[in-house]
Amino acid sequence: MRIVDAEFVREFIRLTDDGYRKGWHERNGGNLTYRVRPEEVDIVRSRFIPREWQPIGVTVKNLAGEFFIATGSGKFLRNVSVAPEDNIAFTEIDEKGENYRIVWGMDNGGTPTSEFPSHLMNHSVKKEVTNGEHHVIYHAHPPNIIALTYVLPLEDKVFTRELWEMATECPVVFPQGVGVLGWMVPGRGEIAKATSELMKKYNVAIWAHHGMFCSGRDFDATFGLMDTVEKSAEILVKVLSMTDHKRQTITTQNLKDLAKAFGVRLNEAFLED
Ligand code: 2HA
Ligand code: ZN
Repeated sequence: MRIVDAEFVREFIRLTDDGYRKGWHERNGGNLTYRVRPEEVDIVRSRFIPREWQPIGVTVKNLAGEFFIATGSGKFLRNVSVAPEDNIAFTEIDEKGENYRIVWGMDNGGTPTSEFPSHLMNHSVKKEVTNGEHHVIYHAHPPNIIALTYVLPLEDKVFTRELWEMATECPVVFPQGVGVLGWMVPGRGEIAKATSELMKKYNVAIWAHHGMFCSGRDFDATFGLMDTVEKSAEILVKVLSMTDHKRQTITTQNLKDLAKAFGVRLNEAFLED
């Protein structure tokens, strides 16, 4: 089968289009990676032409031998659906979890996303803590969540509570809450490590003055999570634009009632007033 015809590749491409239309991917902003299932690798393996091994920059032992599809460094997500073979890197991780090689894509040269270390460290953590269930890591630049990082304290609890309160579905969609990092240089091992620490607890990590990382089991769940958090942030931006005082809100008791009704366990650390 042609790689671009495989269902998982088509879903990957659709997400980049959806994110672009949302306004989350100006220029080369944002990136997406997918940990390919072994049975999916088998469908397309005959198309692979492996290139030279390259260092990842971090070690991800539990991802040894895995395959990933990634958007390309410096590539515009707008162009992924237009020319997938130029803008996607299908990659293989070596047996030590230290090097990768491109096996398909990047036809006109290039490497996987500049945030490949962050993506792979997040995949590594998520593979472990979800028992292999999570396959997608998505980074975007949604404007409302970024705006909030200028006015809210950069604390997990403050962001989680504010976002939970902005729409009744939010606590159900991200019951663990969200993690927040202060400003850091992107594309490096330090930000990758700090983000992957947050990913041990959360499916959402917010980078101050930059954007957001989301993790999920499939493309729909991961995109839906980004979309829900960003919409909640948009509502909060509207509220804060009108007033610095909420006349009423979703209370701690409301949150507890919601958790009970929907059978979800909300992060206890964020349920104290
Ligand atoms: O350009 O979003 O964080 C890709 C990025 C870097
Ligand atoms: Zn970014």
